[in-house]
Amino acid sequence: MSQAAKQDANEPTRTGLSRGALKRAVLDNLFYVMGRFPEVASASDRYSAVAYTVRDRLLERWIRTARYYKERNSRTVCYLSAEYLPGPHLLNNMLNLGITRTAGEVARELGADLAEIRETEEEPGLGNGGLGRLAACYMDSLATLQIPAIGYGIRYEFGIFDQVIVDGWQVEKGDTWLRNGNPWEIPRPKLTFPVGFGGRAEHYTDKHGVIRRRWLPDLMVNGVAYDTPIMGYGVTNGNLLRLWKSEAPESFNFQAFNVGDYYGAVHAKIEAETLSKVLYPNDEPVAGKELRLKQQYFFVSCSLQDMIRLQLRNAGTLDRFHEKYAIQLNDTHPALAIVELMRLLVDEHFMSWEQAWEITRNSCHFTNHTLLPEALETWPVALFERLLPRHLEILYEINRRFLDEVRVHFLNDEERVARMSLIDESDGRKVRMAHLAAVGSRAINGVAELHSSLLKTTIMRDFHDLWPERFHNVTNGVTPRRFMVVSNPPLADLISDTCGHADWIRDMRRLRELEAHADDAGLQGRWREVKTAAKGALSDWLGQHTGFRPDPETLFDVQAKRIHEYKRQHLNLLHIVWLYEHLKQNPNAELTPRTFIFGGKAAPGYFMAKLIIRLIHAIGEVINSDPQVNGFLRVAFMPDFNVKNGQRLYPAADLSEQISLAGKEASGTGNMKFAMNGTLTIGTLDGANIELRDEVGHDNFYLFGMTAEEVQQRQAEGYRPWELYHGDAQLRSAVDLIASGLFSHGDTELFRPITENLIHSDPFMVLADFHAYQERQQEVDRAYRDPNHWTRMSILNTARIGKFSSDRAIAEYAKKIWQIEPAPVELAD
Ligand code: H53
Repeated sequence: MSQAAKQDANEPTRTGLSRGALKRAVLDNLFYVMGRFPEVASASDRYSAVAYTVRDRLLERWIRTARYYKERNSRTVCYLSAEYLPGPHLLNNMLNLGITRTAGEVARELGADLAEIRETEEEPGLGNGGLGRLAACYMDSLATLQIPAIGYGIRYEFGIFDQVIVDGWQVEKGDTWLRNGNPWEIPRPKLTFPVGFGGRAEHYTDKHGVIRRRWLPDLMVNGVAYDTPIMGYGVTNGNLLRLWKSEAPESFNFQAFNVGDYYGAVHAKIEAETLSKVLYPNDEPVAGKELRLKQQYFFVSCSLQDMIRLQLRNAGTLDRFHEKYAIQLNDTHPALAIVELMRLLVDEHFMSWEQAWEITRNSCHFTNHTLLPEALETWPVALFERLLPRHLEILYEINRRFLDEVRVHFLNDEERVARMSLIDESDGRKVRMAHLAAVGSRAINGVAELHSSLLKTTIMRDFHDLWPERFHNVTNGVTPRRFMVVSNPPLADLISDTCGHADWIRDMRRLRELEAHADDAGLQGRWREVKTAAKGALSDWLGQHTGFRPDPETLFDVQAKRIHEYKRQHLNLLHIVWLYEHLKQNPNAELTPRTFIFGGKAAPGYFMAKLIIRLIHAIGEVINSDPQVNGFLRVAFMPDFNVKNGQRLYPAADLSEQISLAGKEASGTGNMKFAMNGTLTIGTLDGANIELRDEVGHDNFYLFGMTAEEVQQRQAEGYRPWELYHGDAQLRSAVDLIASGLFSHGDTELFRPITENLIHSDPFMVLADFHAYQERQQEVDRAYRDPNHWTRMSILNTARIGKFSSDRAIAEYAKKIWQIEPAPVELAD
């Protein structure tokens, strides 16, 4: 027996990482878990067998970590987020275990193909866009940086809808990600917490004669924990994503059953289970939706009860709760944690108000992700009171004490008091969730430098006046594991080859070592080969899924993100229409052949966004079938943009469109994912674009458009888009061409809401930035014709992207915000 074979034979089948052990384990799982033998196994069976094999290997490390953290009673980050978009787990977990290559070989030996297995995986679409994906990147980095952390959220049965395109329109299809089971989660039926709703609050006298207040809810729901291990890269640490599923209490309405009210009993059960049924498919809150408020309270309450359980088990008292936990509120969605923690400490654990407030305010930290007024969450007081009567009392008391503090700081300034109050009295009474989050948190941060500074001068200005020391910036970051190594292995290999190491995967600043080779003809050639191959793969995918296969020789110009007017997909479209006209009128114009590729979902109730999707298709249909322009111009739409499809796009893009109106995009993270894959950016001075441009070098970034300050000024002066429309012939003819019905089979009504809106109101100043955008695009056009120069810029984008690793962001949170140290777990021999 060879040495390797001997070693294989000695390795435990359940956890061993060698080829032999893996192979045996896959076959065992196919047989014993899936009940299949190889000849009859479906792709889904093969996927599950491999996934269970990988999971078994994670569990050992994961459980070891849990034990280690428990023994040390480690300070722990609790990331509270209503959304997580982790993407497919399998390849990422293989990477973290260091078994990607071996697993590929094993799959081949078993007659399966890792690529096919990978395609089979359904991703958990438990989020809408940037905010949910950021939470997933942060979970990845927390584990990699060996920081003890639990991500708490909701296990939605139906995540973000699947987008299909029918006749150019978005049609939403239910997401059934759990249909074939989920090998990555471990249900914890015993880990269940009761959560109340409704009812009333009352006084009572406790056994010591003290008069207290308590809540008597009239509906109880249980939250059951489902755990997913989140492993670090190249380390043994594994953290925990704990998602709550709602269930009716076991004893659900027996009384109703007994009196024959079968329907009533079943109804109560359904109502309880509805809570975690579906994710709201909006990137911003839907005003007044009762179920959403219930979802928020549900997951926050379960999570806090869980933290309290752990702390009582470990320390026997809650006095040092804030030393044990750093709670991070991902936007205002979990801001009820502040009120709920107060209720749990005061009403259920009999702590004094003062001590409870001290603990609460020292436990919580708040990240704001938007300045858009329509995205700032408020809840009608009446709804709040009906669902959470005791919480409203507590909120009023927090507010009373807070406003006293404001009055002491700012004498005789009742206007300020009204502005800062947790209750907005101006238009029906509403609870302001951002104010609650600010009042109850030790630290408040924005997600890019511009955003954090605008936060201090706009929506949080009064709070900054009062507590300047609480404000921070932590610029977002994304994980290089998923967005480089997993999604673009040939690029990762080329980088490792060039640098002579793979350490950049954990220390992204080391990508700088590429800089020295940016002019190297050999590297440039290989760099282009990698990009062209990725473009070919994307083309094939698009061909299969949309019937249109873009030519990989053309420049791939990509805008992929949620469809929203502030992100200005219609600015991109106006430019395409202008190019089209230009080409029609100047058939010999010298142009770089380009394929414009769009991707993104629209909120189902967002009419304009859905119409923009329709317009993308309409323009594509006309342009793509016009032989006169086809050598130069094509338009494609990638349906169902999600993490998995994003992974196909980022490696294949030559140009990334980050063209939001300055001051509107808090950070953006797609900008980072493209740039790390060697994609150049055309963008405004918005969100993290500004920092990205500073990092990659101004010469390697196509900047255009007004600054946030200019935008404010222009708006203050009175913005009149119709003057721009009448004053610029090119702009006018592009808008008019859309209005003419050319792209809508003569229908002049279909796109009128877009064209009229642009001419008469244009809230996101598309017309004001059009000219600058068009000019910059011409520069792109010219630059792409010089492959060596373009490739140099592309290499420099990757080389200088290190700052935007989520590892850097998490290290900043750990130091500035949470004051937490790594707790490295060692693997026992
Ligand atoms: O959060 C991202 C930012 C991005 C911002 C996004 C976001 C949502 O996805 C949903 C709600 C919300 O308020 C903000 O739009 O700019 O990059 C992560 O911070």
